[in-house]
Amino acid sequence: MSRPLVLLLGDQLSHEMSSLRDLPDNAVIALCEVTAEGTYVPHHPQKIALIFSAMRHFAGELRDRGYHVHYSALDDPDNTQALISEAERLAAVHGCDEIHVARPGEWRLWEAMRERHDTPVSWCLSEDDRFFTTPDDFAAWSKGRKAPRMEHFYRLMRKRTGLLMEDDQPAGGQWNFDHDNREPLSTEAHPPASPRHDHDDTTRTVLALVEEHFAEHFGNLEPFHWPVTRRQALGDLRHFLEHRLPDFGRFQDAISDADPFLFHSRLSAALNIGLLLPREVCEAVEREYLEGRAPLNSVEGFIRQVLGWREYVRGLYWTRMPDYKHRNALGASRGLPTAFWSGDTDMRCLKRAIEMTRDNAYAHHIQRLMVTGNFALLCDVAPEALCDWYLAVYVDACEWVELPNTLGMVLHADGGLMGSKPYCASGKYINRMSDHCRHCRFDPKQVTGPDACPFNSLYWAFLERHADTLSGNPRMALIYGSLRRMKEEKRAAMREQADAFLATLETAPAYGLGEHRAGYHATRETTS
Ligand code: FAD
Ligand code: DLZ
Ligand code: SF4
Repeated sequence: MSRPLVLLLGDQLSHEMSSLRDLPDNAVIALCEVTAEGTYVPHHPQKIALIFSAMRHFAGELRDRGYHVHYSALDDPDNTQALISEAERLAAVHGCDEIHVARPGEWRLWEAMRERHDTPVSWCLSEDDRFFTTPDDFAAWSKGRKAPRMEHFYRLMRKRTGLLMEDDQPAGGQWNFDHDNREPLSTEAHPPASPRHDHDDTTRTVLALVEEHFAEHFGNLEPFHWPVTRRQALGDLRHFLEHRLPDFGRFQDAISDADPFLFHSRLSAALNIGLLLPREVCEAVEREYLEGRAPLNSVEGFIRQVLGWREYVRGLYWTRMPDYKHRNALGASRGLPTAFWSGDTDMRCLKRAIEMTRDNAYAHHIQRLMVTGNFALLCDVAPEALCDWYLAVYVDACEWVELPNTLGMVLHADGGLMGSKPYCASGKYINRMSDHCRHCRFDPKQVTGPDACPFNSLYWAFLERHADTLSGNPRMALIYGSLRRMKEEKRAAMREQADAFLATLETAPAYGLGEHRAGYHATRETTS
């Protein structure tokens, strides 16, 4: 009789996983901590601790439910330290003839597993149906569309799921309440403290293990307050519904010099690793609107992120890989600024986004898009260099969601699949949406001169440099009109200012990850 080994990955920690359905009594479930997954990019220590602690807790839950579980701990002497070899070793140890696994979250693993089809033990891949859609669904929807747009996909998803629908019409008569969701932080806004979780023995052991093995990675391991069990994640969801959701919408785009989380949910990591399911989260958020506890602009804004953007990026990823990863529509080739690892810059907004990332393995969407992302876009940072960084430093990072956001939304390197125009902006935007500029040595109103905000000249120089590719875009017509109306003298001064800035910008070689390490070693020395 055949005996399956079910390989459960570190981001598949849900009892609802397709790979756990209809298991025969003799099945063995394997969870494997391996060095290769912790180091293929230098993941933030909090992210590694989250995954290991959540894996250990989930293994315990499976055992309590009577399953036969094999847990390979990182420091087990016979651990082969890579997922595929470890699963094959365990299959041999337990006499299993098949390895079952649900679609992983990254192409590199999916491809490697598919290549193992004619080995003595056969690999059987199933669909991961925790999402609202499958890659096949998305392929069917996008087939024949020259310019697929998230907004069209999202409306279809609303109709299909019935979320925020009144008969066949959108609740409140509109699909999108974005125009209500652009307020900077005001004095009347009081973001609540984030939930904290006590560390049990399992988490304490994992924190010590991560400190021992991954101490040289960029980022502070503690304080560590990410939820590591479903119970804790449900607690964080309740906290969000009660204390943050009502103001989530209006302050969705605001940035604060002091508070990294504001009214954001902090639920992305729990969603991505399986502690929460997107459907239950969207339904809980919709209930807050239906029962009168949260306004529609907040509820719709949140549901659009999860039902719209999250599903859309996953669809793009699986239907466009592996070519997607090599797209570089703007021909960007600069290495990653070393300040991304050290935080060593006078640009206050950039410094704070990097420091918050170092301290919490988190920065909210607008910081990722309009501060670090915008800066990298304006400096022509190479997609691979920037994508490696985003994949490494955020607690929620997994390639299916990170890559389209970074390569597509931030760098416009996919030629417009993620957004019809680049999200480039000058210091004026950051000044409007944040209080950073008040603490900055630069002046957001000046474009040239020693005190001018670097974003300003970089912005105009970027537009000039990429005019051939971007000026024909109807959504850029206004801004290119302004550029054309400027006197050549002014344009030359801005160009010079930007060139001088870029000439002294310290960067790591575009594709040499090893070179970045000097930067984050330095960070740890100065912060510990
Ligand atoms: P909230 O602001 O509370 O949003 C609610 C939920 O919506 C999030 O938890 C998330 O699940 C979803 N969501 C929001 N925006 C997006 C988006 N653009 N794409 C997909 N889902 C979204 N998100 C990740 O989960 N993993 C990543 O690796 C990741 N990398 C990113 C890289 C860049 C350059 C950018 C611009 C965005 C990235 N995002 C990523 C999307 C977004 O920034 C994070 O999901 C969000 O900041 C997580 O914080 P939160 O849970 O408090 O989100
Ligand atoms: C991110 C991560 C890390 C750091 N470590 C492990 C691990 O040791 N074992 C494991 O199964 N998964 C880990 N993960 C998550 C995987 O990288 C993730 O499952 C893949 O990227 C595919 O989604
Ligand atoms: Fe950032 Fe420019 Fe404002 Fe300084 S002045 S915080 S660099 S936007």
